[in-house]
Amino acid sequence: MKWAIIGTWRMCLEGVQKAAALLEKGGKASDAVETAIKEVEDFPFYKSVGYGGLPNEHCEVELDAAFMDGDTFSFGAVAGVRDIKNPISLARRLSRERFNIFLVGQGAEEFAHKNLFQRQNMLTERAKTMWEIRMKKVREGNLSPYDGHDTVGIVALDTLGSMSAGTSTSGLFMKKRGRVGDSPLCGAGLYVDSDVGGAAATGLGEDIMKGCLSYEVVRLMEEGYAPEKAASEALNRFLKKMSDKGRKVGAISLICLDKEGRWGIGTNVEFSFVVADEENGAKVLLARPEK
Ligand code: SD4
Repeated sequence: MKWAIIGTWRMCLEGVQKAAALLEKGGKASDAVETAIKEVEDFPFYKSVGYGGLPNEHCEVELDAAFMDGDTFSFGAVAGVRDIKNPISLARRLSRERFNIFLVGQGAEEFAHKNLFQRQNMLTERAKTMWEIRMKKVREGNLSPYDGHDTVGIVALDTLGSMSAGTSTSGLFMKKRGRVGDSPLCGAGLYVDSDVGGAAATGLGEDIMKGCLSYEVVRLMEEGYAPEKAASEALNRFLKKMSDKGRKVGAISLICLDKEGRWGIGTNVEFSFVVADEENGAKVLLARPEK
């Protein structure tokens, strides 16, 4: 059977390349997702994920991550977790539990320590400097504190037809302590069903979660929408609904992959993403909003 993988933003290129090599050899989608995301988490210059992630308003790095297995519907997530090297691995570990699958803050950290997850100070000097510069500009009143944030979201299909999805992010730059976005929320930041396909989101979590957008994309694929249409349709319906209610919507980008390995994108901003399959090595593509 075919394998395929898709991820949000240029930052996942190296991770997708690593994961693609694994899928090529018959590796599992679940391992591919974790491998790709760990690569992004570990790279200090990808500034909104893992090590080197963007700090909250107190200059603390609080991370969110989630993992879902599309065969079993196992789901695990962490939010507001500090100083754990790989939040995605912690989320995947939690997905194996029957209860307590989504842990936040101190509880997530305690679970990580008990299960011997590697600790690491996730605040880099570079992130601290960025925070200081931004704080100065925000105080001067000429910059929004929340601009400049991204999530790595990955959906993978392996040669046995299994699918998995994962997300990892530091969330909004200068967010309130304890703020959680869509990324660790099942159905909002990610969703996957191996019988249908999977999806992941990036953008303003406060809006994405209101539309349960990853679930919506998968639901539309289940209804028969091709992936090329499903992601844009889910986004357009949501944008229409919000506009009918007189609500503003922030940046939203959605990726999806179906069980045949076909992919799709929906976005209301310029958005880079990465795809790979058995015919094409990992490549970065650019999507623009529909007119
Ligand atoms: C969040 N959705 O925490 C994430 C941030 C993000 O592009 O993906 N920004 O709301």
